Amino acid sequence: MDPLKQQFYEKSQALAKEVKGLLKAHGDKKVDDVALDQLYGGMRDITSMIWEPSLLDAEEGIRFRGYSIPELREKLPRAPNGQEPLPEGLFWLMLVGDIPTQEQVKWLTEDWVRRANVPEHVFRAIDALPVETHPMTKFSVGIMAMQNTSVFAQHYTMGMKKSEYWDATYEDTMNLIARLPRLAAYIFRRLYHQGEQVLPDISLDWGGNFAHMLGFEDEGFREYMRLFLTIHADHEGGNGSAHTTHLVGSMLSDPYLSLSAGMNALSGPLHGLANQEVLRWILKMVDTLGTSKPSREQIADYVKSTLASGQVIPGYGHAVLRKPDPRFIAQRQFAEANTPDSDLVQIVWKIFDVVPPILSSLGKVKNPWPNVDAHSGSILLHYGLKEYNYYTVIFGVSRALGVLAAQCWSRALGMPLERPKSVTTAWVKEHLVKEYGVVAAH
Ligand code: NMX
Ligand code: MLT
Repeated sequence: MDPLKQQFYEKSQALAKEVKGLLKAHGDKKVDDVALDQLYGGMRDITSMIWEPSLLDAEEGIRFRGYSIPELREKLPRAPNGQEPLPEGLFWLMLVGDIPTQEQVKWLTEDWVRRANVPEHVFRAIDALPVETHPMTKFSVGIMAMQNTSVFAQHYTMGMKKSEYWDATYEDTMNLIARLPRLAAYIFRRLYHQGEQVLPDISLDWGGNFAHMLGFEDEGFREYMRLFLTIHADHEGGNGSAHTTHLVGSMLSDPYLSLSAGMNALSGPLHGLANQEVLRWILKMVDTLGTSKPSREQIADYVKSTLASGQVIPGYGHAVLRKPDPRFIAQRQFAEANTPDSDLVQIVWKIFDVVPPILSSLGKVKNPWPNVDAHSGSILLHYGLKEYNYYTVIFGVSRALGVLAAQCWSRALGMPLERPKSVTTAWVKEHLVKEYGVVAAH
């Protein structure tokens, strides 16, 4: 057994035993109540699932196995001469709960290199799509096209025991993560570089090699890629991409089927597509105002006109967070150190000054602060990655780390299929009368 799998096996066996005991002693204890608002309101804030890799606090932001983003930037192993964490280190942490050593991360990088070969038919599946098909659609199709190699699906057909699900899920997880940068880079080069591919450089780490295959050799860009791939990896289990992957996986659909479904959720403009929308919106503003150095007053007017036309301000607001997203702050710090003079970055900082008071003044927006997507496009564009329709694919490559680590845990803990209860409005009215004696209002 490989060293990471061995650790995962030992830790997950121990936790599965502990959970069994917890459920036996406390299985009937309440952890939450549900109000009618929540049934009609997107199930907001209902504590209803277990997700081991990370936990979100509305005020403080995300913690991965207890570590905040500033702590990860300090403690996780880095590339030689690098300043930013290696996403391999975060995956190790999310899977087994310990910060890995430099040697352990080196082993993981090399293991993913060994597993990185993408079957040729996957590229042909992408080629069969109209070239203008959105990159996220191609990404999802590419993941689906690899499904015929799923260890989980093959072993299940051969009669795999429930106690072995975790092992096959781990193998699929490792193979899939190893292959995603090559798949994603293929999509980018086919769409924007007339299909001229850049072959992998196996001396590089996972994120550095992804940047290289996209066609970027700048060390600053590689460092940003490592940071990007680390901070977008997980945001507890309730967000769209995580929850979708979890739900589909709970039917024992293998990791390829579940991740592809999760990527379809990420493709929505209220979720991961927001990073593309942010840059599209800013470039349109620059175009409309006729300047790449707009004043705060000009930006405020533009924000108000966007709101007046019934659209949201992309990159602002959050379903859970109630403070500026620490992932935004981490990117801001990166930009302050590496790209402070970029006009686009300067605009993002001015938008940060201008938008929160305007959104707050609407009186309905629960979180007026920037989320993770508010900053990324400006930095990617600074390094020359101007094709904003592609940005969500990079988010997707990163998100795979968290949702697949979680899927390993779901199978190791023997989680059943997810199947919540739904009711009708007629049921709600009857319930209100029966429980509270109230007649439903009109
Ligand atoms: N601009 C304008 N209006 C907003 C915004 C915004 N950025 N954020 C929330 N609102 C509105 C929202 O549309 C709703 O209006 P109405 O009652 O008329 O339907 C009202 O404020 C209350 O919404 P909230 O409860 O504050 O937000 P909710 O939890 O429903 O939605 C988002 C969260 C993230 C979907 C929402 O803030 C939004 O649409 N933001 C812009 C898109 C975005 O940046 N998404 C990326 C999220 C991060 N990610 O990567 O997934
Ligand atoms: C995410 O990273 O998934 C987003 O911030 C959305 C969320 O957490 O709801």
